[in-house]
Amino acid sequence: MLTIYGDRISGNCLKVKWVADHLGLSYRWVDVDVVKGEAKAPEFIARFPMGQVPAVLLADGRALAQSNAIMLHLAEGSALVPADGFARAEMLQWLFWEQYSHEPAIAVRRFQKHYLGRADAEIDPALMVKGRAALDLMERHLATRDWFAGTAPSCADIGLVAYTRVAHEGGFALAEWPAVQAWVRRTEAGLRISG
Ligand SMILES: N[C@@H](CCC(=O)N[C@@H](CS)C(=O)NCC(=O)O)C(=O)O
Repeated sequence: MLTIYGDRISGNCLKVKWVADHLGLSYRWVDVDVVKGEAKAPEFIARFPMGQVPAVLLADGRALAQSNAIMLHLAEGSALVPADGFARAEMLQWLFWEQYSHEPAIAVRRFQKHYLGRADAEIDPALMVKGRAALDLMERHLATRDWFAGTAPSCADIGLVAYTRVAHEGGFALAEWPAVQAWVRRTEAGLRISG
């Protein structure tokens, strides 16, 4: 059986959980507390050298890390990975962008503010600038499109919704980005995500 190692406060880990739940995959969930440093424990690193969650062990014992790689592997052959080559490339475009231009600002600011309890003045102001720019770009895309890639929900939407839906915890009020807010609700409804 598939084993998912993750922490439920992490959007990266929830991406993998949501894909597995959406596809009806059987899995065992193992909690790894990132705040306590459990992803850096020697026994964890021995199996997953990147020392981060999410990470999975497939039924045959092979290991895989990186949220977007895991999502794509689990979703291979499903409607979450567009069959059309261009739409698939668009999905990858947004997933690469998410890891470089979205998550490092929005998820990091959320972690520092919401989980470490840092005051705004103690947080690098560049995170707010970069996060707002990411939300602006998403807003422009969603002015003419319902989904990030092709014409249906894909792993791109799951990858992007993970930290966008909790962006307010990082100080980004989504009411400023109405198309993004509507897409978050659409994606949550499609995946039955709540909480
Ligand atoms: N690029 C990685 C990022 C993974 C990541 O940053 N994981 C965090 C939790 S969201 C983690 O394991 N942090 C604990 C640590 O680095 O010790 C992915 O997409 O999976």
